[in-house]
Amino acid sequence: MHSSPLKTKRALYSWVFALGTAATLLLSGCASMMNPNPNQPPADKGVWFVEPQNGATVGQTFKVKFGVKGMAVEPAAAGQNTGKGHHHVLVNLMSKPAGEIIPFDAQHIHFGAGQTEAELKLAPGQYKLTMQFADGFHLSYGKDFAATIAVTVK
Ligand SMILES: [Cu+2]
Repeated sequence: MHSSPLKTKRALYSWVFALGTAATLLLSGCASMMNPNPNQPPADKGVWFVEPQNGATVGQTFKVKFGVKGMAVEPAAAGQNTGKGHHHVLVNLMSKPAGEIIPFDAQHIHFGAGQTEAELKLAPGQYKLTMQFADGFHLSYGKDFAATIAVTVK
């Protein structure tokens, strides 16, 4: 079947529109992405690994130091307070969407006492570690408060 030029034009317009929407979504996704420099404080708000450095080789017990800008650290026992929360390390996982609860298991490590540094113990291997800031109810603050590094544990 031969479609009329008008129909073709319409189809093209809707396709271009869809493409524009996709580009807009992509851009807005970029605007709220996790800290692109996981060892550097972000310009406005976010988290970063003071240590270890991205790509570092570490021992099976190693120190992690957390940085956060735009939020205050407090123990989870203080409850759910706007602009406050505690650090988490997600092992081989990316950031948790805002408002989603961070589970308690071996892949989700909570620093609910309000720690700003801690020792991690991991078996030898290659890992991606994602810092995730979340409120006193362990509800994630999302990508804006996440940073991911890769480490090799020897
Ligand atoms: Cu937590």
